[in-house]
Amino acid sequence: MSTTAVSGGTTVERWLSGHLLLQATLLGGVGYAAVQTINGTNDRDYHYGMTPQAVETLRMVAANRVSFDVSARQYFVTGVAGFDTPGTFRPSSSLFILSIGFSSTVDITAFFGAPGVRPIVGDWDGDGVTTIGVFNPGTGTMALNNTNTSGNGVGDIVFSFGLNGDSPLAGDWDGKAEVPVN
Ligand SMILES: [Ca+2]
Ligand SMILES: [Ca+2]
Repeated sequence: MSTTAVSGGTTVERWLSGHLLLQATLLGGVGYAAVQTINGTNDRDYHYGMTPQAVETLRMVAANRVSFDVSARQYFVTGVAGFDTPGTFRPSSSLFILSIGFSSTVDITAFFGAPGVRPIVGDWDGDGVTTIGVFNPGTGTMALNNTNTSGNGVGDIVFSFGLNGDSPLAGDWDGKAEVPVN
C-alpha cells in the first residue's frame, strides 16, 4: 500500500498533576492511495482511492523526563477516485472482454452465462469494483457476479426480474448505500 497525504491538526496539553503532563494530538487529512492485493492473481490488481486519515497521538510526560507515546492511525480507502474503462461482450460465447485502460489491451476475460443472455455490469456489493452479470430474457433471471471471473451463469446473486425481450440496466437509482431487504 502506498499513500501520499496532507494532514493538519492540533495539539493540546494538560497537567494532570504537578508532575504529569498529558499531550493529545489529533491530525486529520486526506490523501490518495494505491492498495495492491498481496496474493492477487493479477499483478495489476490495484485499487486506488481517496483516503481520509486520522492520527491520534497521546503523550504522557512524567516529571519532564520520561514520556510515553501512543499512536493510532487509520486509513479508509474509498472508490471515489476510480474511473470506468471499456469492455465488450461477445454473445456467441457469452464472453466478457474487459480493459483497465484506454488502449487496445485486453486485461480480463470471463465466460459467464448461457447462450442468449444479455450482459450487465455494476458494483453489486459496493466495494468500488464493477463486476459482470447476465440477464436471461428467456427465463427472466438476473445472475450477478461479485468477481470478474468465469462462471456457469449461476452467479453470486440470482433472482427473477424482467420479461422476455427486456434489456438489462444497472445503476444506483436512489443514491443510497443501504441495500433494501426484500
Ligand atoms: Ca463490486
Ligand atoms: Ca441505490
